[in-house]
Amino acid sequence: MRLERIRLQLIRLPLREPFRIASGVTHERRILLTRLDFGGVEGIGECVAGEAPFYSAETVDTARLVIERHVGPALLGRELAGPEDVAPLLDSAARGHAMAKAALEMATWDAFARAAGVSMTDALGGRGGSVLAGVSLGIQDDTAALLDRVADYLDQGYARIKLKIAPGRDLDVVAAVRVQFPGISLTVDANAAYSVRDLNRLRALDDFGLDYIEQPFPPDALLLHAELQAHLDTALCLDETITSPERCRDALKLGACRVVNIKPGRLGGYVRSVEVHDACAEVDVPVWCGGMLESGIGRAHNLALATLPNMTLPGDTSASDRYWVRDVVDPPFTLNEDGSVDVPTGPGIGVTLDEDFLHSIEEDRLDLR
Ligand code: OSB
Ligand code: MG
Repeated sequence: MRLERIRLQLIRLPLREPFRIASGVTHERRILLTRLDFGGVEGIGECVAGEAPFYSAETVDTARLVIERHVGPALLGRELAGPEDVAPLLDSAARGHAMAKAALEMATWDAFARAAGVSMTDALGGRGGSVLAGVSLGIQDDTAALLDRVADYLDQGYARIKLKIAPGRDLDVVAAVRVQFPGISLTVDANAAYSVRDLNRLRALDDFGLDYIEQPFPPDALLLHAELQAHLDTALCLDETITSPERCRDALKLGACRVVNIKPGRLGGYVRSVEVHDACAEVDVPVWCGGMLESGIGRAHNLALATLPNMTLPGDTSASDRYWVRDVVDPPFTLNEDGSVDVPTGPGIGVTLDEDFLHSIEEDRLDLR
Protein backbone atom coordinates (compact mmCIF):
# COMPACT_ATOMS: atom_id res chain seq x y z
CA MET A 1 0.00 0.00 0.00
CA ARG A 2 1.07 3.57 -0.66
CA LEU A 3 0.88 6.28 1.99
CA GLU A 4 -0.96 9.23 0.43
CA ARG A 5 -1.56 11.51 3.39
CA ILE A 6 -0.57 11.95 7.01
CA ARG A 7 -3.07 13.93 9.05
CA LEU A 8 -1.71 15.24 12.36
CA GLN A 9 -4.74 15.96 14.48
CA LEU A 10 -3.91 17.64 17.78
CA ILE A 11 -6.59 17.29 20.44
CA ARG A 12 -6.88 18.53 24.00
CA LEU A 13 -8.25 16.06 26.52
CA PRO A 14 -8.53 17.02 30.20
CA LEU A 15 -7.62 14.33 32.74
CA ARG A 16 -10.20 13.56 35.43
CA GLU A 17 -7.58 14.62 37.97
CA PRO A 18 -3.92 15.70 37.83
CA PHE A 19 -1.43 12.83 37.61
CA ARG A 20 1.79 13.42 39.57
CA ILE A 21 4.92 11.32 39.14
CA ALA A 22 8.36 11.96 40.69
CA SER A 23 9.53 13.93 37.66
CA GLY A 24 6.46 16.09 36.92
CA VAL A 25 2.69 16.53 36.87
CA THR A 26 0.13 16.23 34.05
CA HIS A 27 -3.20 18.11 34.20
CA GLU A 28 -4.49 17.51 30.73
CA ARG A 29 -3.17 15.84 27.63
CA ARG A 30 -2.56 17.51 24.33
CA ILE A 31 -2.53 14.41 22.17
CA LEU A 32 -1.20 14.19 18.65
CA LEU A 33 -3.19 11.69 16.60
CA THR A 34 -1.67 10.29 13.41
CA ARG A 35 -4.29 9.48 10.80
CA LEU A 36 -2.73 7.88 7.76
CA ASP A 37 -4.52 7.52 4.45
CA PHE A 38 -3.39 4.59 2.32
CA GLY A 39 -5.67 5.25 -0.66
CA GLY A 40 -8.93 4.94 1.25
CA VAL A 41 -7.71 2.67 4.05
CA GLU A 42 -7.14 4.64 7.23
CA GLY A 43 -4.67 3.74 9.94
CA ILE A 44 -4.78 5.54 13.27
CA GLY A 45 -2.06 6.13 15.83
CA GLU A 46 -1.56 8.15 18.98
CA CYS A 47 1.68 9.84 19.93
CA VAL A 48 2.30 9.31 23.65
CA ALA A 49 4.76 12.21 24.08
CA GLY A 50 3.72 14.55 26.88
CA GLU A 51 3.47 18.29 27.20
CA ALA A 52 6.84 18.63 28.97
CA PRO A 53 9.98 16.46 28.58
CA PHE A 54 10.06 14.97 32.09
CA TYR A 55 9.54 11.31 31.18
CA SER A 56 11.82 11.30 28.14
CA ALA A 57 13.31 14.04 25.96
CA GLU A 58 10.32 14.07 23.59
CA THR A 59 7.27 16.32 23.82
CA VAL A 60 4.11 16.56 21.77
CA ASP A 61 5.63 19.58 20.01
CA THR A 62 8.95 17.92 19.15
CA ALA A 63 7.03 14.93 17.84
CA ARG A 64 4.90 17.12 15.60
CA LEU A 65 7.97 18.90 14.24
CA VAL A 66 9.93 15.68 13.65
CA ILE A 67 7.01 14.05 11.87
CA GLU A 68 6.41 17.12 9.71
CA ARG A 69 10.04 17.75 8.77
CA HIS A 70 11.82 14.40 8.94
CA VAL A 71 10.05 11.09 9.45
CA GLY A 72 6.79 11.99 7.70
CA PRO A 73 8.54 12.79 4.40
CA ALA A 74 10.50 9.52 4.67
CA LEU A 75 7.22 7.59 4.54
CA LEU A 76 4.94 9.70 2.32
CA GLY A 77 4.45 8.39 -1.21
CA ARG A 78 6.21 5.13 -0.36
CA GLU A 79 4.93 1.81 -1.58
CA LEU A 80 5.07 -0.39 1.52
CA ALA A 81 5.04 -4.19 1.28
CA GLY A 82 4.08 -4.37 4.94
CA PRO A 83 4.26 -2.50 8.23
CA GLU A 84 7.68 -4.06 8.95
CA ASP A 85 9.08 -1.71 6.28
CA VAL A 86 8.31 1.37 8.38
CA ALA A 87 10.83 1.32 11.25
CA PRO A 88 13.96 1.11 9.02
CA LEU A 89 12.67 3.96 6.82
CA LEU A 90 12.02 6.18 9.82
CA ASP A 91 15.36 5.31 11.42
CA SER A 92 17.17 6.38 8.27
CA ALA A 93 15.49 9.81 8.54
CA ALA A 94 16.06 10.56 12.24
CA ARG A 95 17.91 9.22 15.23
CA GLY A 96 15.85 8.92 18.42
CA HIS A 97 12.35 10.42 18.55
CA ALA A 98 10.85 7.00 19.24
CA MET A 99 7.43 8.38 20.20
CA ALA A 100 7.10 10.33 16.96
CA LYS A 101 8.12 7.25 14.97
CA ALA A 102 5.85 4.90 16.93
CA ALA A 103 2.81 7.04 16.14
CA LEU A 104 3.44 6.46 12.41
CA GLU A 105 4.56 2.85 12.68
CA MET A 106 1.58 1.78 14.76
CA ALA A 107 -0.89 3.62 12.54
CA THR A 108 0.60 1.75 9.57
CA TRP A 109 0.08 -1.59 11.34
CA ASP A 110 -3.52 -0.57 11.97
CA ALA A 111 -4.03 0.26 8.29
CA PHE A 112 -2.56 -3.04 7.08
CA ALA A 113 -4.62 -5.01 9.58
CA ARG A 114 -7.79 -3.17 8.50
CA ALA A 115 -7.01 -3.77 4.84
CA ALA A 116 -6.60 -7.48 5.56
CA GLY A 117 -9.76 -7.52 7.69
CA VAL A 118 -7.91 -8.87 10.73
CA SER A 119 -7.65 -7.54 14.26
CA MET A 120 -4.43 -5.94 15.46
CA THR A 121 -4.18 -8.80 17.96
CA ASP A 122 -4.22 -11.35 15.13
CA ALA A 123 -1.76 -9.28 13.11
CA LEU A 124 0.67 -9.50 16.05
CA GLY A 125 -0.01 -13.18 16.76
CA GLY A 126 -1.59 -12.50 20.17
CA ARG A 127 -4.12 -14.73 21.89
CA GLY A 128 -7.11 -12.32 22.05
CA GLY A 129 -9.85 -12.27 24.66
CA SER A 130 -9.13 -9.95 27.54
CA VAL A 131 -6.07 -8.83 29.47
CA LEU A 132 -5.63 -8.17 33.18
CA ALA A 133 -5.44 -4.50 34.08
CA GLY A 134 -3.65 -2.75 36.91
CA VAL A 135 -3.96 0.87 37.88
CA SER A 136 -1.23 3.45 38.46
CA LEU A 137 -1.83 6.02 41.23
CA GLY A 138 -0.07 9.35 41.13
CA ILE A 139 1.75 10.84 44.14
CA GLN A 140 -0.85 12.22 46.58
CA ASP A 141 -0.41 14.79 49.33
CA ASP A 142 -2.77 13.01 51.68
CA THR A 143 -2.16 9.34 52.57
CA ALA A 144 -5.70 8.87 53.92
CA ALA A 145 -7.07 10.03 50.56
CA LEU A 146 -4.67 7.65 48.80
CA LEU A 147 -5.94 4.72 50.88
CA ASP A 148 -9.52 5.59 49.87
CA ARG A 149 -8.50 5.64 46.21
CA VAL A 150 -6.78 2.27 46.51
CA ALA A 151 -9.88 0.79 48.17
CA ASP A 152 -12.06 2.16 45.38
CA TYR A 153 -9.86 0.73 42.59
CA LEU A 154 -9.73 -2.64 44.36
CA ASP A 155 -13.52 -2.58 44.62
CA GLN A 156 -13.72 -1.97 40.91
CA GLY A 157 -11.61 -5.08 40.41
CA TYR A 158 -8.19 -3.83 39.34
CA ALA A 159 -5.70 -6.69 39.48
CA ARG A 160 -2.69 -4.73 40.69
CA ILE A 161 -2.04 -1.39 42.38
CA LYS A 162 1.01 0.68 41.42
CA LEU A 163 2.04 3.59 43.64
CA LYS A 164 4.15 6.43 42.32
CA ILE A 165 6.94 7.19 44.80
CA ALA A 166 9.76 9.70 45.24
CA PRO A 167 12.52 9.99 47.87
CA GLY A 168 10.81 10.84 51.18
CA ARG A 169 7.38 9.98 49.78
CA ASP A 170 7.89 6.28 49.77
CA LEU A 171 8.35 4.07 52.86
CA ASP A 172 5.53 5.56 54.97
CA VAL A 173 3.08 5.53 52.06
CA VAL A 174 3.91 1.98 50.99
CA ALA A 175 3.73 0.80 54.61
CA ALA A 176 0.30 2.39 55.07
CA VAL A 177 -1.07 0.73 51.93
CA ARG A 178 0.47 -2.63 52.81
CA VAL A 179 -0.96 -2.57 56.35
CA GLN A 180 -4.45 -1.78 55.09
CA PHE A 181 -4.33 -4.19 52.12
CA PRO A 182 -1.99 -7.04 53.13
CA GLY A 183 -2.70 -9.48 50.31
CA ILE A 184 -2.93 -7.31 47.21
CA SER A 185 -0.61 -7.28 44.25
CA LEU A 186 1.34 -4.04 44.89
CA THR A 187 4.17 -2.30 43.03
CA VAL A 188 5.95 1.07 43.14
CA ASP A 189 7.29 3.28 40.36
CA ALA A 190 10.02 5.84 41.09
CA ASN A 191 10.34 7.30 37.58
CA ALA A 192 14.12 7.54 37.96
CA ALA A 193 14.02 9.80 41.04
CA TYR A 194 16.62 7.98 43.19
CA SER A 195 20.40 8.01 43.21
CA VAL A 196 23.21 5.94 44.65
CA ARG A 197 22.82 7.91 47.91
CA ASP A 198 19.39 6.31 48.40
CA LEU A 199 20.50 2.67 48.50
CA ASN A 200 19.37 2.09 52.10
CA ARG A 201 15.98 3.62 51.43
CA LEU A 202 15.52 1.42 48.37
CA ARG A 203 16.64 -1.70 50.23
CA ALA A 204 14.04 -0.90 52.91
CA LEU A 205 11.37 -1.35 50.22
CA ASP A 206 12.31 -5.04 50.23
CA ASP A 207 10.14 -5.56 53.32
CA PHE A 208 6.77 -4.85 51.69
CA GLY A 209 6.26 -7.87 49.45
CA LEU A 210 6.15 -5.77 46.28
CA ASP A 211 5.79 -7.52 42.93
CA TYR A 212 8.55 -5.23 41.66
CA ILE A 213 10.15 -1.81 42.08
CA GLU A 214 9.96 0.13 38.81
CA GLN A 215 12.81 2.34 37.55
CA PRO A 216 14.48 3.67 40.71
CA PHE A 217 17.55 5.17 38.96
CA PRO A 218 18.06 7.36 35.88
CA PRO A 219 17.57 5.77 32.46
CA ASP A 220 21.28 5.36 31.67
CA ALA A 221 22.17 3.75 35.02
CA LEU A 222 22.35 0.11 33.86
CA LEU A 223 25.16 -0.93 36.20
CA LEU A 224 23.62 0.80 39.19
CA HIS A 225 20.36 -1.05 38.64
CA ALA A 226 22.30 -4.32 38.36
CA GLU A 227 24.11 -3.60 41.61
CA LEU A 228 20.86 -2.82 43.42
CA GLN A 229 19.12 -5.89 41.97
CA ALA A 230 21.91 -8.07 43.37
CA HIS A 231 21.13 -6.77 46.86
CA LEU A 232 17.33 -7.06 46.69
CA ASP A 233 14.90 -9.95 46.97
CA THR A 234 12.27 -7.83 45.20
CA ALA A 235 12.46 -7.75 41.40
CA LEU A 236 13.43 -4.52 39.68
CA CYS A 237 11.37 -3.55 36.63
CA LEU A 238 12.84 -1.20 34.03
CA ASP A 239 10.76 1.33 32.10
CA GLU A 240 12.63 4.53 31.05
CA THR A 241 15.88 2.56 30.56
CA ILE A 242 14.45 0.20 27.94
CA THR A 243 14.67 2.39 24.84
CA SER A 244 15.63 -0.34 22.36
CA PRO A 245 15.93 -4.12 22.03
CA GLU A 246 19.73 -3.74 22.22
CA ARG A 247 19.48 -1.90 25.52
CA CYS A 248 17.04 -4.48 26.81
CA ARG A 249 19.44 -7.33 26.01
CA ASP A 250 22.22 -5.46 27.83
CA ALA A 251 19.97 -4.97 30.86
CA LEU A 252 19.05 -8.66 30.91
CA LYS A 253 22.65 -9.78 30.54
CA LEU A 254 23.78 -7.48 33.36
CA GLY A 255 20.98 -8.59 35.67
CA ALA A 256 19.70 -5.01 35.90
CA CYS A 257 16.07 -6.16 36.21
CA ARG A 258 13.83 -9.22 36.50
CA VAL A 259 10.76 -7.63 34.91
CA VAL A 260 10.36 -5.31 31.90
CA ASN A 261 7.71 -2.68 31.19
CA ILE A 262 7.03 -2.49 27.44
CA LYS A 263 5.71 0.79 26.07
CA PRO A 264 5.51 0.83 22.29
CA GLY A 265 5.86 4.63 22.21
CA ARG A 266 9.17 4.48 24.07
CA LEU A 267 10.45 1.75 21.73
CA GLY A 268 9.41 3.26 18.40
CA GLY A 269 6.47 0.97 17.69
CA TYR A 270 5.28 -2.61 17.50
CA VAL A 271 8.26 -4.27 15.82
CA ARG A 272 10.74 -3.20 18.49
CA SER A 273 8.22 -3.95 21.24
CA VAL A 274 7.79 -7.50 20.00
CA GLU A 275 11.57 -7.85 19.81
CA VAL A 276 11.87 -6.78 23.46
CA HIS A 277 9.01 -9.11 24.38
CA ASP A 278 10.77 -12.03 22.69
CA ALA A 279 14.19 -11.23 24.17
CA CYS A 280 12.66 -11.28 27.65
CA ALA A 281 10.73 -14.49 26.97
CA GLU A 282 13.96 -16.20 25.97
CA VAL A 283 15.41 -15.68 29.44
CA ASP A 284 12.11 -16.14 31.33
CA VAL A 285 11.75 -12.49 32.27
CA PRO A 286 8.05 -11.57 32.40
CA VAL A 287 6.86 -8.35 30.77
CA TRP A 288 3.79 -6.14 30.97
CA CYS A 289 2.37 -3.33 28.88
CA GLY A 290 2.91 0.13 30.34
CA GLY A 291 0.79 3.19 29.75
CA MET A 292 1.30 6.88 29.05
CA LEU A 293 -2.18 8.18 29.91
CA GLU A 294 -3.41 7.28 26.43
CA SER A 295 -6.80 8.01 24.96
CA GLY A 296 -8.84 5.06 23.75
CA ILE A 297 -6.78 4.98 20.55
CA GLY A 298 -3.40 4.39 22.21
CA ARG A 299 -5.16 2.15 24.72
CA ALA A 300 -6.49 -0.08 21.93
CA HIS A 301 -2.97 -0.39 20.50
CA ASN A 302 -1.58 -1.26 23.95
CA LEU A 303 -4.27 -3.88 24.55
CA ALA A 304 -3.43 -5.65 21.30
CA LEU A 305 0.24 -5.74 22.31
CA ALA A 306 -0.70 -6.98 25.79
CA THR A 307 -2.13 -10.19 24.30
CA LEU A 308 1.36 -11.55 23.51
CA PRO A 309 2.24 -14.71 25.45
CA ASN A 310 4.99 -13.32 27.71
CA MET A 311 2.80 -10.39 28.85
CA THR A 312 2.05 -12.30 32.03
CA LEU A 313 1.75 -9.40 34.49
CA PRO A 314 -1.19 -6.94 34.66
CA GLY A 315 -0.52 -3.82 32.58
CA ASP A 316 -1.24 -0.11 32.99
CA THR A 317 -4.12 -0.71 30.62
CA SER A 318 -6.88 0.67 32.83
CA ALA A 319 -10.43 1.47 31.72
CA SER A 320 -11.26 4.78 30.02
CA ASP A 321 -12.99 6.20 33.11
CA ARG A 322 -9.80 5.97 35.15
CA TYR A 323 -8.44 8.81 33.02
CA TRP A 324 -11.25 10.57 31.16
CA VAL A 325 -14.76 11.85 31.77
CA ARG A 326 -15.33 11.14 28.09
CA ASP A 327 -13.03 9.06 25.88
CA VAL A 328 -12.56 9.62 22.15
CA VAL A 329 -13.69 6.08 21.31
CA ASP A 330 -17.26 4.85 21.41
CA PRO A 331 -17.86 2.63 23.31
CA PRO A 332 -15.17 3.45 25.87
CA PHE A 333 -13.05 0.74 27.52
CA THR A 334 -14.55 -0.70 30.69
CA LEU A 335 -13.25 -2.98 33.43
CA ASN A 336 -14.69 -6.46 33.78
CA GLU A 337 -15.44 -7.77 37.26
CA ASP A 338 -12.41 -10.04 37.13
CA GLY A 339 -10.09 -7.04 36.60
CA SER A 340 -9.65 -7.56 32.88
CA VAL A 341 -10.30 -5.32 29.90
CA ASP A 342 -11.63 -6.82 26.67
CA VAL A 343 -9.40 -6.52 23.63
CA PRO A 344 -11.35 -5.29 20.57
CA THR A 345 -11.94 -7.91 17.90
CA GLY A 346 -12.82 -5.72 14.90
CA PRO A 347 -10.41 -4.98 12.04
CA GLY A 348 -7.22 -3.16 13.06
CA ILE A 349 -7.31 -1.69 16.56
CA GLY A 350 -11.06 -2.27 16.44
CA VAL A 351 -12.31 0.99 17.96
CA THR A 352 -14.86 3.45 16.59
CA LEU A 353 -13.83 7.09 16.91
CA ASP A 354 -16.29 9.62 18.28
CA GLU A 355 -15.61 12.05 15.41
CA ASP A 356 -17.95 14.78 16.70
CA PHE A 357 -16.23 14.79 20.07
CA LEU A 358 -12.79 14.72 18.41
CA HIS A 359 -13.78 17.70 16.29
CA SER A 360 -14.95 19.63 19.35
CA ILE A 361 -11.59 19.16 21.14
CA GLU A 362 -9.38 19.65 18.08
CA GLU A 363 -6.76 22.34 18.57
CA ASP A 364 -4.85 22.05 15.34
CA ARG A 365 -4.66 19.95 12.22
CA LEU A 366 -1.96 19.53 9.61
CA ASP A 367 -2.17 17.44 6.44
CA LEU A 368 1.10 16.24 4.93
CA ARG A 369 1.10 14.88 1.40
O1 OSB B 1 6.16 5.60 34.42
O2 OSB B 1 4.61 4.33 33.78
C1 OSB B 1 5.06 5.46 33.93
C2 OSB B 1 2.33 7.98 33.04
C3 OSB B 1 3.08 8.95 32.40
C4 OSB B 1 4.44 8.80 32.30
C5 OSB B 1 5.06 7.67 32.84
C6 OSB B 1 4.32 6.69 33.47
C7 OSB B 1 2.93 6.87 33.59
C8 OSB B 1 2.07 5.94 34.31
C9 OSB B 1 0.62 5.93 33.94
O3 OSB B 1 2.45 5.24 35.22
C10 OSB B 1 0.22 4.65 33.37
C11 OSB B 1 -1.13 4.71 32.73
O4 OSB B 1 -1.25 5.17 31.57
O5 OSB B 1 -2.07 4.26 33.38
MG1 MG C 1 7.06 3.70 34.81
